[in-house]
Amino acid sequence: MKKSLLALAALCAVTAANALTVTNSNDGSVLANAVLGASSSLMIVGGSQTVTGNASQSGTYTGFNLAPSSGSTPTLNLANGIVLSSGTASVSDTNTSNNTSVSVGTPGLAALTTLSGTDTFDASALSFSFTAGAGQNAVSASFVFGTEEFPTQSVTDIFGFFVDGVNYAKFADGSLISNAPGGATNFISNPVGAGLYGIEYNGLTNVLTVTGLLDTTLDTHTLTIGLADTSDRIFDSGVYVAGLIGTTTTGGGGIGPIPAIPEPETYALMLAGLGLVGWAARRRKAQA
Ligand SMILES: [Ca+2]
Ligand SMILES: [Ca+2]
Ligand SMILES: [Ca+2]
Repeated sequence: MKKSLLALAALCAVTAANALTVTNSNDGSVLANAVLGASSSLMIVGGSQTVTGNASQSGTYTGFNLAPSSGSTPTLNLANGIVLSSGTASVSDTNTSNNTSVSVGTPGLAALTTLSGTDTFDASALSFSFTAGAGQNAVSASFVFGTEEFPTQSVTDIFGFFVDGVNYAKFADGSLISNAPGGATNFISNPVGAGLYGIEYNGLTNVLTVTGLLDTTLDTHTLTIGLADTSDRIFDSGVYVAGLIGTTTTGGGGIGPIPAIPEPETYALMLAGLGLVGWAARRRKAQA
C-alpha cells in the first residue's frame, strides 16, 4: 500500500493553492515544448512550429489550480502548459467585469472560420509537425476553455484541436467548444462578484481531455491548437492546454471522460481503488 499512499499524497498536493502565472510568448518552439506532457513520445519536427497571434495573446503557464470558494463545483487542475487567448493571455485572477475585451487586431484563423461557420478574429494558434511513437494512432491533451461570452452573449468564440486537419475538440454532446446556444450544460458559471474561481472568465469548462486520431497513412503528422473570437473582437476567451502525448485508442477520438474530482469523504474509497490498481498491476506482471 505504500505506493498507493504516495499517490494519494500527490493527489492531495496538487489541490494545494498556488497562483496561476503566465509568461507571454509567441515563440513556436517555446510553446510546442511547453504543451508536451512529461515523457511524451511525440517528436516535434524542428522548424515546423508556427504561431498565429501576438505574444500578448499566448504564453506558457504554471499553477493552474482553480478551487471554488464555495459550493460543489469541481477544483480545476491542469499540468503546466500553454495558454492561447483572443485577448490577453494574462487575465485577472479575480472576476471583476462582464465584458473583458481586448481588440488585439490580429487576423482570424481559416481553420477556425471554417469550423465555426462565421468570421474569426484575434486568433491565437500553435501549429507544428511531429512523429508519434511506434504503434501509436492518436494524440491527447487536457484543457480548460474559459470565455467571457458566457452566459450572456450569443456569439461563439471557438477552440479547435486539429490533428492531421480534423478537429476533435467537441463537447460530449457533439457541440463545438464554444459558447454555443444551449451551452449552459457544458460550462461552469463563474459570475462577477461571487468570487467562485480566481479568474476573469465568466464561464469555464471542466478539465476535459481531447483525443485526436492520427492519419496512419502518414509518417509525419500535424497538430493545430487554436482559439479565436468570432463575429467581433470583444468578450474574449482563452484556453489552457497541457499534457500532449501520443497514445493508442480503439475509439473514434473526441472528448474523453471528465476526470472525477474527489471529495474528502471519497478518499477512503479511492485508497481502496488504488490498492486494487496496484493489485491488478502486480497480477499482470506475475502473468507476464
Ligand atoms: Ca469576467
Ligand atoms: Ca479580442
Ligand atoms: Ca469574443
